[in-house]
Amino acid sequence: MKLSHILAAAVLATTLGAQAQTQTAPASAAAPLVEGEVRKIDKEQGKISLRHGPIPNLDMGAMSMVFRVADPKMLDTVKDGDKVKFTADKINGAFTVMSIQTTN
Ligand SMILES: [Cu+2]
Repeated sequence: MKLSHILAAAVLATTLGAQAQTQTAPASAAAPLVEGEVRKIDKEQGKISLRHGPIPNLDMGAMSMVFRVADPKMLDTVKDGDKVKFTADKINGAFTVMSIQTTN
């Protein structure tokens, strides 16, 4: 019982921290930052497989899935297993990573 309360507080603190970071992000970052972990990178196809937390702007819960990337050069900045924060949007019907940064 007490442990669950501690965990809930930790999750809340993490969430608040993420929100604070989003608010101080550059104005160019229109979509909210999402936490994720790189599962697989496909440079030839310009795709990245991510295990991600909730993506409010896409009305999506936490899951693992494949995204396109807005620019294939983004895939040179991350590797399998990296913890990342990224923004995603739906571009021409395809879920697309618009920006990504490691948080290792
Ligand atoms: Cu998803």
